[in-house]
Amino acid sequence: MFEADEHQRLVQETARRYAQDALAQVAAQLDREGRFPAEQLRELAELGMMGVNIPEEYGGAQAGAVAYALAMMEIAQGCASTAVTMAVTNMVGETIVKFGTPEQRRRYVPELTSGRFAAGSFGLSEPSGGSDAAALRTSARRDGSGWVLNGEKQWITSGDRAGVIIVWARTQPGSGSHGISAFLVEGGQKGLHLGKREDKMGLRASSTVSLAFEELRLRADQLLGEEGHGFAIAMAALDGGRVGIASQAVGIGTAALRASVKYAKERRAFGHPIGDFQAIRFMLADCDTQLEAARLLALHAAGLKERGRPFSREGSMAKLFATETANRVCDVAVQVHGGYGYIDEFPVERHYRDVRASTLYEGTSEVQRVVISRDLLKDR
Ligand code: COS
Repeated sequence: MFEADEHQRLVQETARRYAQDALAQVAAQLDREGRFPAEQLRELAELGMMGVNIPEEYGGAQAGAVAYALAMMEIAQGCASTAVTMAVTNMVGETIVKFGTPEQRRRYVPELTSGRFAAGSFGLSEPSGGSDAAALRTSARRDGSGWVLNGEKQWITSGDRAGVIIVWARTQPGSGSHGISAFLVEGGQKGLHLGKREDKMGLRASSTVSLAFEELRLRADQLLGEEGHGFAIAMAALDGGRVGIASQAVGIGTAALRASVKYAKERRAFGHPIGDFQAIRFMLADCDTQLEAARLLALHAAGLKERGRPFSREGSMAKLFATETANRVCDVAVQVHGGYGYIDEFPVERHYRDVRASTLYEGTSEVQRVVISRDLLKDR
């Protein structure tokens, strides 16, 4: 069992209170209306949730990676759409802190942590591919001291809301992963065109758009990290992002399990609450056990990250196991609810739709298996 320290517990309890008192009350309505949770994100920023693992000097809570994972598990129980928007914004802020110049950190990070930027976005995937990230086609060509960006991105969380979008582009044609650089594109920049907002199965209150760049001019100070080092920045950002998504999945699964326990106590059949039957009890026991294992994997990876140790393999393990587990748990939750699990009167219908994306974004389960197996088989 994981024991949070006092500071981590404080962050966890703050997130839990907001998730239960505010988010859980509006999540179904936000989902039904497909409404971006702008007000909720501002309130989360006030609570320090848009920069949980970001230094105080940039407006963050400086509470560490473990506290962030704990907070994400709570927020996702309240509203998974809000949680994914928060996850990407935290990832973008942390990436700018890690790879940005002091000037870039000062310019963008306080805007993210304070909520003055509604969100941050991560622009890696393209219409022609997401898993094979090194094959991206968006290009940036030199122009004086700056660059000119052309291309398209797809599946961009909050791409229409973000104050800053990290965009990966090819700066050296034909050099694979070594010819890629990362740029900080500002929301509303000339040459940035918003594509259609995707009509998704779940996470309907989060915004997912495609973006097009047409002769978008970038200043020299919009290059993030060194030229040609962008791919490693993307992979390092995703290592942390995957711990966040593992935590989000644990949160959604936990919400589905809690709803199932409540229903099992209330619903009667054959003269008993259905929770009296071993068939239901064993399903719930398996879900609880698997979610606990997923929680510990996520917290283990977060702990390694916090201590500055390598955690790429453990981050992928956490994401793989937690997202697959949460999908199973939400499936069981629908089964426990019977027909009522299939209609929007009960929250598990939403959890089932929301959790489905978790084995896809920030690297599919198959990509996580690539990362884990490469590490397992490499010569040491
Ligand atoms: N941290 C830092 N650097 C890393 C890294 C990490 N976690 N992983 C890889 N790199 C570096 C490697 O060291 C390598 O550098 P050198 O060539 O100098 O040694 C370089 O990046 C290329 O790595 P690799 O050869 O592993 O790249 P591949 O093209 O084989 O890509 C996968 C591997 C599939 C793992 C990668 O493309 C990936 O993660 N894809 C999924 C992307 C994703 O999650 N997209 C979702 C976006 S958000 S919805």
